[in-house]
Amino acid sequence: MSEIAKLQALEILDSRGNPTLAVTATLANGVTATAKVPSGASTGKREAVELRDGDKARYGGKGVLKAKGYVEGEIQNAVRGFNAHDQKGLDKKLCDLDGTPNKGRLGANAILGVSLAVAHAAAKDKGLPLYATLVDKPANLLPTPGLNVLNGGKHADSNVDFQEFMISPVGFPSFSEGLRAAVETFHTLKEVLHKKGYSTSVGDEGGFAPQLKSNEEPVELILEAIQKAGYKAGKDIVIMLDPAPSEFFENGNYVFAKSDKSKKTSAEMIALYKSWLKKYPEIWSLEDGMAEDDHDGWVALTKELGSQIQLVGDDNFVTNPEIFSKGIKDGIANAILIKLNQIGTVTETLDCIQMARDHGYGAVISHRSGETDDTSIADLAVAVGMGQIKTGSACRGERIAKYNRLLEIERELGSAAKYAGASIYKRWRG
Ligand code: 2PG
Ligand code: MG
Repeated sequence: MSEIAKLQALEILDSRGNPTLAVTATLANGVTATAKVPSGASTGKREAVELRDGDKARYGGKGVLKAKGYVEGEIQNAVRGFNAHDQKGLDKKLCDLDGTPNKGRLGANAILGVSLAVAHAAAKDKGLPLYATLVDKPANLLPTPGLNVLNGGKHADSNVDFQEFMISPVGFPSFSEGLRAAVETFHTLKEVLHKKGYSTSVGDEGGFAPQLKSNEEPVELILEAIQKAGYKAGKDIVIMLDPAPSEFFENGNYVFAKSDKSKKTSAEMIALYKSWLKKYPEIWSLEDGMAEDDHDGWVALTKELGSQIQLVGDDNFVTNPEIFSKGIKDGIANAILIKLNQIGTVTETLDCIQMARDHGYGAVISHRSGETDDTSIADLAVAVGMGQIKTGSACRGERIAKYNRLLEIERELGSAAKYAGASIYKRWRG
């Protein structure tokens, strides 16, 4: 009775107003569940393919009716009758059916929609929350969130080249207390910006997106906000960065096209990070310090800074177990960013996380800049217990939905709930 009976797909909209898929899986016993697929803007080149219609007459070519057709046609025909509790088997079947190395035929959006909807249906069928069923071990660790309170790069129409400036509430006893401190800091940052005459409108992930004097000014503003909110930077709240430099890597150089128009070599980028770390010991994590095509830069960065801070690979690893395992061998980074739609199935995502755990790498579960109200990543973060999630700032409904889901999970776990807090940070700072 737990067999897949029906798959339906709907072309819905994401938080940027672009089409994406909602997939609903119905089991033979009537259990039904829906998953909604996110979409990135600063994407890695080797991400699994997001299938778009290319019909300029609809949504500028971004429609997903072909992917919808595959879900309701070919995929449904192939998996009807399949046991919903065999996630591994299902995901392998989906990959085999697609037949390409990058899910380029049926689309990672179609495949992930099905994989994740079935995961939800299977959990519901067991009468358990998703976080309790994704991994075969008890889950009780609430992640320390990274709230992206200042947006730049491709996520904002500002003059800041670096994409994400995040705050991590590490010095608190529970997820809800940590979240409260981070949210208060976000509100204080608004006041700080306002007083300086800066814009307080927000970017794609809900962080403020003002015109600033430099890529460094956001760090200063955030430190001021932490202090004014009544917290201690470096103790209560620490800072994470994602410059996302694949977006400004041109002909072997990093070009600050939005701010001062300067050009930097890989060595100069590393020197810049080193000077920031000296000045701002509150920065403890750097995601995509180097561009995905700058392999040597990544090796050098890891050699120079890998023992001091968390170095997270996103665009270069694209949540792909094969690519990630090569990166581990090459000595690149010491943590990985995890995005379900970069690879396209639940199983491969879990494989990547297990690989991180096996090799002493950290794993940060992540949203995309284009999101929906789907909250699967909150459950995923608790299920795998790696202690970290980044899912945007303290506004915009699609970001808040994930934080609210984590609050629910915390309540549900009751006294069993633990908060990752400073444990993620201590590895680097003792
Ligand atoms: C990133 C992500 C999410 P996007 O670079 O880490 O913040 O952005 O979804 O645009 O790739
Ligand atoms: Mg990133």
